[in-house]
Amino acid sequence: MKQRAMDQDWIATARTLSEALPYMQRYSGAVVVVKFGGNAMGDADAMAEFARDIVLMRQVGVNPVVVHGGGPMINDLLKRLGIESKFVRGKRVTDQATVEVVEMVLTGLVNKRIVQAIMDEGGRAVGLSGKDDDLMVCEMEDPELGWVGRPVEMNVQVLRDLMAAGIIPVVAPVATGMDPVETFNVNGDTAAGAIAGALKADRLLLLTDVSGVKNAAGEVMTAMTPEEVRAMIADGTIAGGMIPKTETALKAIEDGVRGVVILDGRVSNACLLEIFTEHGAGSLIRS
Ligand code: X2W
Repeated sequence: MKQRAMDQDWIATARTLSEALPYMQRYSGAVVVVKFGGNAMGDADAMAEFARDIVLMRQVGVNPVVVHGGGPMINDLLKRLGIESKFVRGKRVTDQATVEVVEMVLTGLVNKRIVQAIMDEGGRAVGLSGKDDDLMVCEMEDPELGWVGRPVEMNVQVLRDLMAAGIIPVVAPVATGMDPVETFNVNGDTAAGAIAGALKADRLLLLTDVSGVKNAAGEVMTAMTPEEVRAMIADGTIAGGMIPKTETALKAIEDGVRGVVILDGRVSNACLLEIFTEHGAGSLIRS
């Protein structure tokens, strides 16, 4: 009996792989930008599983670009240094001392942790920030927020070069300004949207800690047009933290991204589920 149960497991595994073929063919050569937020990073197991999904994507011919956050890790170090964390409309108020901590945590600790996790799973990854090769140039978004950047110029050739070499780029959302001595802290979702837009990516996956965009009845919407999203923001159905995420999605689609998915990064193999199964995951926004 035990032997038979095991056979059944293997048969199911083989079938799952076989059923993934049309999706692998559809996404072969596609550029998929994945935003990996600090809340989704969780423990070492969650990080390893995410890295494995990304390496598998690359292995079957998809070009993933990882853009990460790290808000909770920034909060930790600021606390240890006795610097208060303050947020206005979901964005960190960033003075000079804070921007130094943000850059250290994101480009040092968090970025290298993700690079290491991808290498551990047998992929090739290179970490960079918006400063490298002038990838993302920003201006001040709002003086009230201090050194928080709004991307105004994108130079994504470095990402194309890395992808062409079989390397997975891992981008920290820190940027330079028009004046090269400036350093900007960029919201991770904003950075991922700007990078996906500049690459005219096939998909932007925004991994969050909610199951997707919900309608008035509280059900997750599996597919929406930008017009529907705009109407849901206007009538208050989309509220709170989902507003900046859906606005990022709308802007990315305007910039030429073919589809944006807001999905729950806490679900096992969330990226694979979305890209390689009929089921998909979360909410797809597409014209
Ligand atoms: C964010 C950057 C990190 C981020 C911050 O300082 O926390 C701004 O708020 P998560 O983990 O994706 O939230 N920047 C301007 O976006 O991290």
